[in-house]
Amino acid sequence: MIYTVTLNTAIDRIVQISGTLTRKHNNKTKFVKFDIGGKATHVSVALSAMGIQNCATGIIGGSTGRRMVEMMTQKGVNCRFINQRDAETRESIIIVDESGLGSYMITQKGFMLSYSSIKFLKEFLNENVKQDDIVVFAGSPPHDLSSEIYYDCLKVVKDKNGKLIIDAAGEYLHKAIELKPYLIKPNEFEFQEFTNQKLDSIDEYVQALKNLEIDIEIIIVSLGKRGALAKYKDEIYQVIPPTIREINETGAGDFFVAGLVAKIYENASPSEMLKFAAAVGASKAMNDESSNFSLETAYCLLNECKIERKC
Ligand code: TA6
Repeated sequence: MIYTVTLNTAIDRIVQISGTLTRKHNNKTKFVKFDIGGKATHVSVALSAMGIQNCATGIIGGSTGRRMVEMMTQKGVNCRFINQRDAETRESIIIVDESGLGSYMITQKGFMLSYSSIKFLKEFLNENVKQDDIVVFAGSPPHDLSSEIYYDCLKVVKDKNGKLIIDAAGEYLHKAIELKPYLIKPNEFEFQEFTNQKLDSIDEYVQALKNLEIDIEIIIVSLGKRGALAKYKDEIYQVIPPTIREINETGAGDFFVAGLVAKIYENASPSEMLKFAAAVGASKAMNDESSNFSLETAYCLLNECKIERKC
């Protein structure tokens, strides 16, 4: 079974602007849409669309939380969220213009998780996770959540011999690594912060990955349009994504993670896993919403995803 955990749930308000977003100018909207915010939620949406059984959990609050769950349920996701009283799931603002330079994402810190919400979550994981189940913790926890509490939640999974997949940054990533997760996926900025190095070229990233002395089966560093690097045991691969007409890249990284999870679940080879992840992420970026992608398009893009062995 696969579980996804979103500690800081969100709804995305997607604001599409005509032309290029400009300061001191009346920027006219083309449309405003609401969609499921991420990040682990997006992994569940993608897996459900692929027909892979999974369960989405985490903590929601108020009407935005209910709305997010409704949207996920409509997309066929099995939702088991914990509802915290007197709290409101945050709204993220995604501004997409026509410059072709990518979106602007503005996120809120999210509500403070109560002691009982954390307790319910840990109980849920403890009762449900079985050996070798995949558990994805993705997204930034609410700002007030200590990395120790985050660690405690992950430890419940580890104690059950579940496979932890972590998409987090900063102190949360450092803390998670103590538990030797199965996979971590920092982006380029998070990886630079993690290694305390200024990195630019692919070769510099490869070297930094080689130098890493952490005992983690799969380390993925996502590099935006340059694709991603993957350290799998002692091997390092680069996946070069297909050239696409990008519309809104928000959530593409989450869908990339979904592609990885789908192939880990099938015990696929590293190159199969990376190609599929890149294709699913690219397919998402071709859509204007945060949680929409086409599996058919992803399959069409597969042959255009290239893998290079770096060492
Ligand atoms: O990756 C995109 C996204 O999942 C958005 O949908 C959004 O709401 C945001 O990221 C949440 O990110 P955060 O790291 O704050 O949890």
